Amino acid sequence: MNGNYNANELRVLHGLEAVVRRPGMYIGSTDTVGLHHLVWEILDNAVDEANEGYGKNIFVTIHDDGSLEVQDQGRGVPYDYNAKEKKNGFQIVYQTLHGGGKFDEELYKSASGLHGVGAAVTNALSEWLEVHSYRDGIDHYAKFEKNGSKFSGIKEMGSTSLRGTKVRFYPDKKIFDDITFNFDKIAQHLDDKACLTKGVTFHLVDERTNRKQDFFYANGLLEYFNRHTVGKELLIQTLHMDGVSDDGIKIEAVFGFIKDNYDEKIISFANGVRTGDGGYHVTGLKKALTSCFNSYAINHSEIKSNESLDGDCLREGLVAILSVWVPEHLLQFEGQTKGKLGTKEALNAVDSLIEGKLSYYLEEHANDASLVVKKTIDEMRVRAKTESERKKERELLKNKTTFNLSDKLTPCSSKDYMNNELFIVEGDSAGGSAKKGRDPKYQAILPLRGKPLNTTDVNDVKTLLGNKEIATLIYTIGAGFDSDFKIKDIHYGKVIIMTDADDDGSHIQSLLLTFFYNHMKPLIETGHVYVACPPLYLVSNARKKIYCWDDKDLAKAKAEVGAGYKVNRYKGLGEMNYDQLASTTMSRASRRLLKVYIADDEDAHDKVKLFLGKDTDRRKDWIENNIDFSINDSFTEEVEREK
Ligand code: 2B7
Repeated sequence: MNGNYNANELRVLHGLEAVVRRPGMYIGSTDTVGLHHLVWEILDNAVDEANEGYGKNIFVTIHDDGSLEVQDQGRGVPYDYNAKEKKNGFQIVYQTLHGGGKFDEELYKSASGLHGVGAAVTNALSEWLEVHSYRDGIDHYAKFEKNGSKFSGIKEMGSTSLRGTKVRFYPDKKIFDDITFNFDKIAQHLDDKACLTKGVTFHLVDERTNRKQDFFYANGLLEYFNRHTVGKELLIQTLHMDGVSDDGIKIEAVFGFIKDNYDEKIISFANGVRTGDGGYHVTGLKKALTSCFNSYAINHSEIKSNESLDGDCLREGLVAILSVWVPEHLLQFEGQTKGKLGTKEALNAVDSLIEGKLSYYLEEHANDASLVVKKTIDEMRVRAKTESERKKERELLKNKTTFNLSDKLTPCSSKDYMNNELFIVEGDSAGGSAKKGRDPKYQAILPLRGKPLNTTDVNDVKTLLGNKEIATLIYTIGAGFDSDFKIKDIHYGKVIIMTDADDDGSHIQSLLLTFFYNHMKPLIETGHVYVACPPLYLVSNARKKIYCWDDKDLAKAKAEVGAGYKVNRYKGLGEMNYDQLASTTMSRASRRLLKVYIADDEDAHDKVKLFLGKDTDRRKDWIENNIDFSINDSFTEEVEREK
């Protein structure tokens, strides 16, 4: 079967010549991207064969000599003579443009090649191409040379136990800038192919470097999704849907939402090729998501009937893998790089499939549905704010979800915010006493477990909110911080710092005041910040008990109690039992509070810097000399004093 020059043959070779003359028309470019299209064209045929159910392995080898080989375990390219075409099977596949579909009525064809032009293009742009067809127990071989124009004729190489096809080609150095195949590029491509061809293993070997990698997805897209979301916390259960539309478009989608993530990631494929620029199938998916969640939110009164969830906000955190297979007669790609599905029918096909299944799912899983609706509403609020406010709001929301406030704050029951008091208490044990001794209606207790962050030199939101004590504080007070602090939103009329009367206590107090000064200044300016004053001494005998706050009190108390008095010095809040703490320090009737104010803004600024900046020695000296709370002198004023 030799290539005898009849008119038909001339026409075919003319076609290949056109490819050589204008390669860009067929493979887009002659750079490395174009070079790899030669591989994708050959590979597509192997993948189609596997997709039809023939063969479980596909081997790709980058040879030492710079050639590339693909081998499958399919039925083998037919080699027999086709009377109508007046050519054998090898010539039809490798010398005829668009020379596919002749042997097989495949409905869905891969379309990896930029224009889906087929293996003849690879042949036309190669110095040589060899093909083996292992079929009927015999190895049939042929070699093409000189850009596909020279054909060896088909040779029987003897019997074989193999099944399938093996193609090896050497790109034309005169056509391509560089004919070096790129392992990583091919690996990435095979990874995509593997997830769309579940159960088939792609084996990649690079003889130049001995690198080897296999690609296999037992569970296809679902597994691909899982690999793309490893280590990420998902908001709801992963959804997996598939089906076929009336016009024969096969659809498979896997999607979910990553918690606290603001990116939208939709990886889409059409007929096994990545559609980097989306297209009608992606539009269909978006449409279905928006309409399903909107219907749910309205039907369950999560939004009003005249409101709607914004699609962009809804899709924040979305990860979706979408694959469609469009019947060949409807398949159409668009755009410069053909990275966009242009099949209009795909929009309705995807929309109605997802819409049907998702709306049913949401009704059955109200919890998941509400989580997504809530996150969408949160994001819509965030977007309504200015750019600078956005970041903070998001971080706040994130912090709210990353740790559980309920196990820190003991809230009060009254909703009369201005009358409520928040006690910020140093340490869990004092926190315990404060909880027992409080007025549960108006007094909330927030124990600090560690030292709050020194916010003197901290201006970035991430660091600030990365500190749990600070984040909790902001969240509890409920009015935001920095430029979006809104005094009208505060949840407490008095924010009261209650620490031990020692070094650590003073330090914590200063850290908190610094934080309020730098990030919630109006809270101080409008007189909402206080310091609690636990007594320093208890003078008592069997009959009398007098608490003292300073040395003057002490002298007076000693005289009053008289002979046999005992003096208790309290170093920490923990040394008092809960009713002592309540009556001396917390009860509105008998406590003393210092109201914090800014005497001289310039001065306060300097002091804050001095105490809390890097100069720790100076701070220590200062605290040692002012151990009696006078650290707050320039900030505080006594406002409540009874008895
Ligand atoms: C559309 C054309 C290209 N072809 C067949 C059959 C099997 C087959 C192929 C192939 C690439 C590298 C190893 C169909 C299809 C031509 O017609 S191409 N396998 N593998 C391939 O190219 N691999 C076929 C029906 C019955 N018997 C064989």
